[in-house]
Amino acid sequence: MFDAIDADKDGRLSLEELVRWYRSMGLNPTQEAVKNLLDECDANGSTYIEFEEYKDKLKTRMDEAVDERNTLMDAFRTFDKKGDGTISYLMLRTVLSGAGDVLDDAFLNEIFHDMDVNRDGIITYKDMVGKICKT
Ligand SMILES: [Ca+2]
Ligand SMILES: [Ca+2]
Repeated sequence: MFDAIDADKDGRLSLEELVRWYRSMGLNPTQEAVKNLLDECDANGSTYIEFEEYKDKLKTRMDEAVDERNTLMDAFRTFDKKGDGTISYLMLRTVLSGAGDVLDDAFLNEIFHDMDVNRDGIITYKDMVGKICKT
């Protein structure tokens, strides 16, 4: 996976390359969040992630990010009692609390409102996961 992330093949991962990888996974953390992650894993202070650092620390964190996304999708599926791929605001709250995500109501309202294009109080959870990861 290291080679796939290292777009310019210089043997180290830059902030830019990390951000691009997260986006390609359908996740969209802030530049700052990725920067913090980079700083945390950058054991030799080079401002890049070399392979050793990737192997020691970063890989686990990336795996966790992908797992979290998958967990979220599974959680939505579990709560989708009708099996029609839609979710209500109440269900969304329950699912996200269950997934251990700390989200405040205002933020939740905002993303739900944003997703619920026709204002019928129902959104599709596939769109929802994409939206949460994007925000
Ligand atoms: Ca690179
Ligand atoms: Ca480094």
